Amino acid sequence: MAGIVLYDFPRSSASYRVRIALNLCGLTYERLTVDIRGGEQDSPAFRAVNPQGLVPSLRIDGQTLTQSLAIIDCLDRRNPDVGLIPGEPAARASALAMAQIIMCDIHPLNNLRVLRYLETEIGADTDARDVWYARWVASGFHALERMLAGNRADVFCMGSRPGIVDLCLVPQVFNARRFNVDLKPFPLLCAKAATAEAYPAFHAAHPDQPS
Ligand SMILES: N[C@@H](CCC(=O)N[C@@H](CS)C(=O)NCC(=O)O)C(=O)O
Repeated sequence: MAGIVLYDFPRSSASYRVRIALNLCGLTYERLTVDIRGGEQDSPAFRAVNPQGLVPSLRIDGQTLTQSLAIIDCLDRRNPDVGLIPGEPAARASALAMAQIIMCDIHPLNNLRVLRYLETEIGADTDARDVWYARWVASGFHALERMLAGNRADVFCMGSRPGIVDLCLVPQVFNARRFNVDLKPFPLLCAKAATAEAYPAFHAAHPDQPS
């Protein structure tokens, strides 16, 4: 069977999530960088990989998967002992709810194509773009900060092992810092992110690590 291939961009937070998940599963994979800043995601060659023209995509088990949540779900089912997503139904729903605040309610409003649309089609300048960015991060992070308070005693966002909430949180905090979002209102969330960031699987997935 051919090896695992990740179509990736270092600063893509959706790709960063999947790199962490692959590392937590102890899987070896090849990274193919898709230059999303230069428009490679819209090339016919990459649209053949992912018709949406978005990273990540993952070639695994003879299939090409898209959408980071679907990819992480696949990795979770292939590697149930890692515990990327809790198995117990209510815990699973709690973890997915927190992860989806980031995946579904923050990130889609702030990804590259949306920010570019604001600038090129709506005429937003850099300041207006950054106000927009921070607005949606703060909205989601305020909710997450409150939800994490119930897990304050846990080492990671949920429990004693890193999982889907941590692997969504760390890339979103990284990107929020890049856009100078004020993170002071979110001390617990930042503490959880710092704990996870120091963990080897997260460290190895960091955008500054060689690809
Ligand atoms: N919901 C998708 C989002 C993927 C996504 O938005 N990827 C961004 C990078 S983080 C991208 O490829 N952007 C290219 C563009 O905006 O043109 C997922 O979770 O995989």
